[in-house]
Amino acid sequence: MITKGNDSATTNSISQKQLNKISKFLSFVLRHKPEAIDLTLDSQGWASVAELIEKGSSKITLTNNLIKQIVVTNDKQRFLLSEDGQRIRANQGHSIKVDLNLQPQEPPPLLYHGTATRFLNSIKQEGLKLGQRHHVHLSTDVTAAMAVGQRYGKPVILQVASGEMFQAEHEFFLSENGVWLTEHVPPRFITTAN
Ligand code: HQG
Repeated sequence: MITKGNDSATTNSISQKQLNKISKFLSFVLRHKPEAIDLTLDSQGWASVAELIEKGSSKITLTNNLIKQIVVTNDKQRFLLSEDGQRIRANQGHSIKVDLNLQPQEPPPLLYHGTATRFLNSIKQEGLKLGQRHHVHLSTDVTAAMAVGQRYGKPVILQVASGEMFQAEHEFFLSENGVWLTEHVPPRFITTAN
């Protein structure tokens, strides 16, 4: 289950608040703006940990251990270290072009999307569309979707008939951290779940 920001990782005198700050920084440079610190990502979104530590130092203090701690304890498992620990990437949520080499697969029959009530009219007209990110993000459980929707205001849960979409040849991908991804959810596959 996904919880937000209350993991009990306050080891080595580093507070959860500080870990969250570093996690936000990592999301920023690994998903959206590596050029902010002149960091190089390869075509699959990997950055060198050593380069990240060095180039990030003007903005934030990072160490190998801190990075490992964040990868392991992050509430949504947002990051992945390569097997040798030398490289890091974000599991999903990118706005820059990277190829995560996700393979299409069959989703569960129903998935959920949390959004804010103020977006409902537009979603009913146009369906769920891509924002800045590569995909529309869908959750397997309502609680996770609720947390996502709360970020933008009064939340509402939408139920997506993902099984029917799959039958209708829409592609679905499953990210390394359990988020279902698709390109567009047309309105006919969406119902309001609460
Ligand atoms: C909405 C975070 C109007 C959509 C979260 C959402 C998630 C429309 C917003 C992950 C629309 C896009 C993704 C339409 C979609 N009209 N609004 N036709 N279609 N929208 O942030 O799903 O912390 O790009 O409902 O927890 O909110 O970054 O997507 O409200 O897991 O790891 O447009 O990002 O995870 O917003 O969030 P986003 P999202 P991280």
